[in-house]
Amino acid sequence: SRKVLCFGELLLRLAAPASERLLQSPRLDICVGGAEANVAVSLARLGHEVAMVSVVADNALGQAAVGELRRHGVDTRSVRAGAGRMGLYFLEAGAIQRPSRVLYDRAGSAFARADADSYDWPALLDGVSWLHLSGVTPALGASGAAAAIAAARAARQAGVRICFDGNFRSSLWQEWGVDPAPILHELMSQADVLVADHRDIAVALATQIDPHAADGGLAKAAELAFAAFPNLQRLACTQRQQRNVDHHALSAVLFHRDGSTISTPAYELPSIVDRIGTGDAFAAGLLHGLLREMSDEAGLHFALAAASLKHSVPGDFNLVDAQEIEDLLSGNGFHVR
Ligand code: KDG
Repeated sequence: SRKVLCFGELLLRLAAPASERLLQSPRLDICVGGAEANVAVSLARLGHEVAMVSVVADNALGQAAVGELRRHGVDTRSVRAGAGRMGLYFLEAGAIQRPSRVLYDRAGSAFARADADSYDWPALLDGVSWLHLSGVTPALGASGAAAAIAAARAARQAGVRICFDGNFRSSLWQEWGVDPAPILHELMSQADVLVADHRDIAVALATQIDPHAADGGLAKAAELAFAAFPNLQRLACTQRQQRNVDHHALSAVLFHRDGSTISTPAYELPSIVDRIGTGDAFAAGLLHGLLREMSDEAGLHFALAAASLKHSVPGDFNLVDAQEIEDLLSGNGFHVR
């Protein structure tokens, strides 16, 4: 079986339309997000069998969130309703020199409150080939951290490969008030693939990595990560250069345990529509390459093209299919046939 399991929180995103500020906006556009759910939707759109494990509020908002995932082809049979609310995030898009902003309102969510031992990992992982997790879940509190660690340990024991996206959210860790290092270290120790930048690795290893090196500290991060994490085979991430608030350039790099490094040229992304979920689109693209047994080089290019296309789609989900990504890769992206 080639099934992927994604574990994490479903969030509702409430975005001020166009360039309105949150403090002025009379209406908010709602969509569903959550880093791991975004990966699940991407993978479903790319044609994979993918299931979500989560807990949502036992109300219409929870049902709506689950319905959105199902609509895009994600298996939601392992998403259950529990006590607590839906986590929210408010988004204000930037304009000119004003950067975009995210406000979380998610404390006490049904997912954060769910008991760590309420998941039957051996059963959930049966027949699964990849587990995808991120650094958001362990930042939610003791239950989230314990659940993420239990999932990763069970996966390793069952021979299920693990993809972990660092997704460091300093505001969540600050709110919880614990040292993230031992928790993230434990999770990364189980991972086969890390989607992580210099900061993710520096935090997990409680060290400093100079981001001003020519490569943003990535080679150093990869060297430290391969030395610290015994199961790690690949570390990849996107690199963003901000030319302007709505014009970025995006490239990607992948380090393999065997010492090889692959880096890509950059895509120029002028007139960005929505960049939220870039990392999730990239992680899904990498998993797609691994599931399809592409070479690392082909997989990295696919993942970067997927991440680039995300900038064209409003909302958190990267609603593009494999053909559109292939078209971009073969230079046919701007043709209509
Ligand atoms: O990667 C996109 C996520 O940042 C967004 O969906 C919200 O999951 C989210 C989070 O916790 O930041």
